[in-house]
Amino acid sequence: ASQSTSTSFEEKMAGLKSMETLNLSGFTKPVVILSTMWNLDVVSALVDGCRTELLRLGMPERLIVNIQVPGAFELPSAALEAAKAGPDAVAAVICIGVLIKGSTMHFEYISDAVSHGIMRVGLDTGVPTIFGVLTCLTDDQARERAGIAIGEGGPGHNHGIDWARTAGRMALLPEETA
Ligand code: DLZ
Repeated sequence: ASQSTSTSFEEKMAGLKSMETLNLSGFTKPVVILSTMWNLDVVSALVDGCRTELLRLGMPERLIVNIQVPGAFELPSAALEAAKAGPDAVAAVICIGVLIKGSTMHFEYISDAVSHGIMRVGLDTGVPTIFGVLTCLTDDQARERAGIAIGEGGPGHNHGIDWARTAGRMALLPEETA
C-alpha cells in the first residue's frame, strides 16, 4: 500500500507554538489592521480573530487601529500610508483580505500584485507588514480558513490569529537582534 507523505495542518503549525505566549503588553506603538470591504463576511471573521488574539497577547486596545479599504488591490498603497512614518512610529501593519478565483485572469494578476506590493512596503519602510490575504479557489475554502463553520464539519482554523502572532513576533524582533 502506498504511504501518505502529507503533513497535517497541526504538524505544519507545531513550530509556531512559541508564538502563543508572546507578551505584547509593553507595546507603545500602534498595530494597524487594514482590511477590505470585499468578501466582508469572511474578512470580518479574520479581523475579529486577529484583533482578539492581539488583545489576548496583551496588546493595549487603544493601540489597535482598524482601517478599511475597498479591495485587496488597495492594501499595498494603504499599507505604505500607514507605515511611512517607519518602525519608530508603527509596530506593525496587518493587511487582511480575501481573493476568490473567478473565471478570468483577474485573480492571478491581483494576487501577484498584492503580495509583491505588501512585501515591498515591509522592505522599504522597515515596518513589519503582514500578508493576511487568503487566495482561495472557492468561497468555502475562504470560510474554512476564517474559522467559519461550513456544512457538517466544525469550524476551521482562523488565520487571523496567526497574523496577529506574526505581527507581534516581527515587531519584537529588533529587541532580540539589537
Ligand atoms: C474587482 C475585484 C474582484 C473581481 N474580486 C475581488 C476579490 O475577490 N477580493 C478583493 O479584495 N477585491 C476584489 N476586487 C476589487 C479589487 O481588489 C480592487 O478594489 C479594484 O480593482 C479597484 O482597484
